[in-house]
Amino acid sequence: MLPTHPSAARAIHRADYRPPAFWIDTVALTFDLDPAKTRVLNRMTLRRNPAVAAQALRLDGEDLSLVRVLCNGAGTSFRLEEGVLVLEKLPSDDKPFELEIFTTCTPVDNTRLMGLYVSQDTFTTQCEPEGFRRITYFLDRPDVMARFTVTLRADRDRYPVLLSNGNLVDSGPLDGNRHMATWEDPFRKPCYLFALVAGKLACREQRVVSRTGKEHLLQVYVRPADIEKTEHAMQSLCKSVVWDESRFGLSLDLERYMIVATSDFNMGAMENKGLNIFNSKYVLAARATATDADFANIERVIGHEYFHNWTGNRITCRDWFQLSLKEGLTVFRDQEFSMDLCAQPSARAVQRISEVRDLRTVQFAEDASPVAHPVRPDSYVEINNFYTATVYEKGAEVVRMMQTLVGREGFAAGMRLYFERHDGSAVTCEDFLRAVSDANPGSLLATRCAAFERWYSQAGTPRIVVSDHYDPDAATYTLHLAQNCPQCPGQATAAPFVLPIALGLVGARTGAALPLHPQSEIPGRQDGDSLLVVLDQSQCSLRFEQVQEPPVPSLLRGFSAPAIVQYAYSDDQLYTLLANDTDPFNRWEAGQRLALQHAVAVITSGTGTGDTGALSGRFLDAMRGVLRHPGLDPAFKDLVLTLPSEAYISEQLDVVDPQRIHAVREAMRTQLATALQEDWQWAYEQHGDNGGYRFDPVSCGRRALCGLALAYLCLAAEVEQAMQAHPVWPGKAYQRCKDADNMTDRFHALSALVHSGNALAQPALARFYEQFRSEELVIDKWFALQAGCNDRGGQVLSAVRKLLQHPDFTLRNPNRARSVIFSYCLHNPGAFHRVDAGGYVLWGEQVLAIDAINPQVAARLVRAMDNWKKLAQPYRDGAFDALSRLAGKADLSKDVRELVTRVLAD
Ligand code: B3K
Ligand code: ZN
Repeated sequence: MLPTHPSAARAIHRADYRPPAFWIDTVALTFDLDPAKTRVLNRMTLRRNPAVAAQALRLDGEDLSLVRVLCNGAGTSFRLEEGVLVLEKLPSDDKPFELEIFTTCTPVDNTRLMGLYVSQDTFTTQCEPEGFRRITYFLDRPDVMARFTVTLRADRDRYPVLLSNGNLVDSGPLDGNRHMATWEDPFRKPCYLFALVAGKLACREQRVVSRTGKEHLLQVYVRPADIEKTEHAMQSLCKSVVWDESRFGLSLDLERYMIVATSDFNMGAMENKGLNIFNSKYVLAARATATDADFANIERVIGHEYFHNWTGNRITCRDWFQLSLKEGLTVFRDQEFSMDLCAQPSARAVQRISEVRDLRTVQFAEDASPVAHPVRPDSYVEINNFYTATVYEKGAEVVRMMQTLVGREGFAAGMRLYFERHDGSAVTCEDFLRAVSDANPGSLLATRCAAFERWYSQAGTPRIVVSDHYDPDAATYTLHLAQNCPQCPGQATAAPFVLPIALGLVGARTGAALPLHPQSEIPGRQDGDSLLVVLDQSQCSLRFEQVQEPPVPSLLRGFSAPAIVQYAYSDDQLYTLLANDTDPFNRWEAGQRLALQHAVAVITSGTGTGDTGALSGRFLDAMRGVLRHPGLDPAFKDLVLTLPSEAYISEQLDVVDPQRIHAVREAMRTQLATALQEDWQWAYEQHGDNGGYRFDPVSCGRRALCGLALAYLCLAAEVEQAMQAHPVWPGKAYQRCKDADNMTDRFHALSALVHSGNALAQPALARFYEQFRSEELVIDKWFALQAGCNDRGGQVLSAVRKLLQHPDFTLRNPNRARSVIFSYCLHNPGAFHRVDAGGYVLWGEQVLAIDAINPQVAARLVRAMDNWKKLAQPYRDGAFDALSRLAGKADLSKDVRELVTRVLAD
C-alpha cells in the first residue's frame, strides 16, 4: 500500500478543543524490528466517550503502510482521509471493543527523527508531540491516556538490548537468531510518552531507596565506548531523585528508570515514562572532553527530564496549547534544582543572572518579533514551532512569579493541591494557577488570580516605567510606577499584567541600604531591605518616609518579573548600585546598564564615521575595582566583566546595524583588554592553578574568570602586535591548548586564540582536531568555534562554506548541522549580516537543504531572521529578498512554511 501523507497545513485553534469521541484503555504493541521494514501490530481496546455525540473514529497516521484492520477479530470497513484512518462501522453501544491494526514503516529512511528511526544502528523513538502517528494509527493527542504493553522482537546479535517503558515482564530467544522482550508500563500515559530503544548498548546502573522505602533501579545506557563518560549523568540523576523528594515531597514512582543517549536527536532530551531518551550531548561527560558548561547542562537537563515524571507525565497537558503547563513548570523546577545545589548565596545569584541573561537575549527578542505569541498560544499550524523560549523560559518566569507572590511554602502547598486534584489526568495551565491560588487564600496571588492569568493569554514584554521625586526637607521619596506593553502580532493592546516588583533603596551618598518606611495602599510585603510591591494597575505611586539621604532605587531585584525597567538612571546612580547594592542581581545589572548606555550612545551618535567611542576612565576603574575586589566571587566577576551581547544591544535599538554594533562592542572589549592588561594578568595568575579538575561552582567560577582573562590578554596582544610589540600571551594560550588537563581550560585557550585572530589559531585548531577527531561532541565544538568566530575581515562566511565541505560535516546529524550553520546564522551576528547579503544566501540554501531531510531542524534555522524588520539598510532588503525567495518555493514543509509566513506578515 502507498505511504500516506497529511495534505495541506491547517491552523489549529485552542478555542476548537473538543474532548475525544473515543477513549483508548489498553494498547498492546508488537514490533518486529527491521531497519528497512518494521512490522507493527497494534491491538487496542477502545470505547466510546459517553460525553460526546456518536461519530466516526479518526485515527492519526503519517508515513505508514497499512496492511490490515480488524474490529473484534473480524474485518471492518475503513477509509483513509488525508492520512487519517476513518472507521465508521464500529459497535454503537458503550462496551469496549478491540481494534487490531497492522502496519509497516521504514525506520532507516526516517530522517525527520520523529517516530521510529535508526541512529548508528540503534532503533530509537521520539514521539512528542505528534510522532507516535508515524509508528501506528492512534488518537495522537495528549488527553487520551492508555496502558501500554510492548513486545519487541529483533536480531539478537545486532540488537542485544531491547527497551521500552515500564517493567520488563518477559524476555527470551526466538527462532532465527532473534530474541524478544515484553515491557509493561503500569501507568496510563498519552502516546507522546511512548518509547522504545533497541541496539548494542552498555549500561551503568545504581540502586537507590526512596523515602517510601522502595528500591529503584537507575540505569544509563550508552554505546559501549562511552560508558566511562556516564558517571556525572548518574550522579546528576541521583541528585535529582533526592531533590524532588526533599523540596516537593515527590518520590520516584517507578521500579526502573532508564536514560539512553543517542547521537541523532532533534532537541536536548525527552521525558518518556521510565525511558528518557537524551541527546548524547546531555549525558556524556569527562573532564577531558566536556566543559564546565557541558557538566552544568547535563545536570540541569537530567534534572529537567526527571522532574517531568511528575510535572508532565503524572499530570499532563489537555492539548498542546497547554504545553507550558509542563514545560514552564518543569523549567522552573530545574532552575530551582540548580540553585539549591549551590551552597553559597552568591552562587545562587550567579545562577539566576545566567538564566535571566538567556531569557532576555532569546525570549525578549522573540516577544519583540513577528513570531511573538502568548505563553499559551491560541493557534498553530505546526506545534513543533511552539517549543519556544516563550513557552519554556517565560513560562518558567510565570511560575516563579506565582512562587514570589505566595512564598516558598505557599507554593509547595499549591503543588500539593495540584497533585491532589489532578494526578493521573490531562489538564490546563489555568488548572495549575487555580491550584496554587486556592492553596493560598487571601494571598497576593489569590486576590488577583484572574488578572494574573493574563500572563498566559497576552504576548509581549511589559515595560515598567519609573519616575521618582525626593524631598530632602520632608525626607520623603516618591516612586511612580506605570506599565505598558508594546503591540504584538494580533494584539493591539494589553490589559495590565500583575507585576511583582521587588525593590530597595540605596543611599546615593553613603551607599547604605536605606531602611524602608513605605506609606501606601499598594499591596506588598517587606523582606529585609527589600519591599515586594504588586503593580496590577496601569500605574501607581509609592511614598517612603524618613528617607535621610537621596536614594537610588534598586528596581526589580532578582528580576522579580519578566519585564523591562525604564528609569533614567544617571551614571552616578549606576556606579552607586554597582558598588553597593545588596542585591547581587541588580549589582550586576548596574554594570550591564553602564556598558549598554555607552554602547547605545555611541551606536546612535549618528556620525556614521566609524567612530567606535572611548570608554570613560571611570567605567574602566569600576571594572578594575570589580575584578580586583577581594570579597566578590570569580564567577560573579566573570559575569560583570562580560559585556552585554550584540544580540542584547540590538534589542535596545529601533534600527539595528549589526556591523556597527559589532564594531562598537569590539572596540569596548579592546579597551577593556588594554586598559586592564595588568589586572587581567593578575586575574589569570591568581585563578589559574586550581589543583586538579573539580566540577563545583567555585572551581567553575575560577576557570571562567581565568578564561575571560586569557581572552582579553590575547586580544590585547593583537593590538600590541599591531604596534610591533612581542606579546607572550598567544604563546601561553597555545601552550595551554596543548597541556590543559581539562576541556574547559583547553577550549578557553583555543577560543582566545581563534577570536583574537592570532596566527597561532590555525595550528592550534589543527592540533585540536587531530587530538579529538574520534570524539563527535568535541568535534561539534571545533566546528562551532570556527563558525562562531569573531569576524575580522569578512572571512567567516568563506570559512563556513569550507566547513560545510569538510568530510566530517553532515546535515543529517542535527548536532553537527547546528554546530556549523546555527553557530553562524543565529549566534554570530557580526559575521552573518553582511552588506553583500552572502550570509542570507547561505541561510536560504541551508534551510532548503535541511528541510528536505528534517523540517523541525530547518524551522529552527528560519528563526535566524525573526527580527529582519528592525535591520538597517542594506541588511533589511537583503534579508527580505532571502525570505521572499524562500517563501516562493513550492514544496516547503509546513514547519518552515508557517514560520516564513509569520515572519513576513505585516
Ligand atoms: N518534552 C521534550 C521536548 C519535545 C520537543 C518536541 N519538538 C523535552 C523537554 O522539554 O523536556
Ligand atoms: Zn521539558
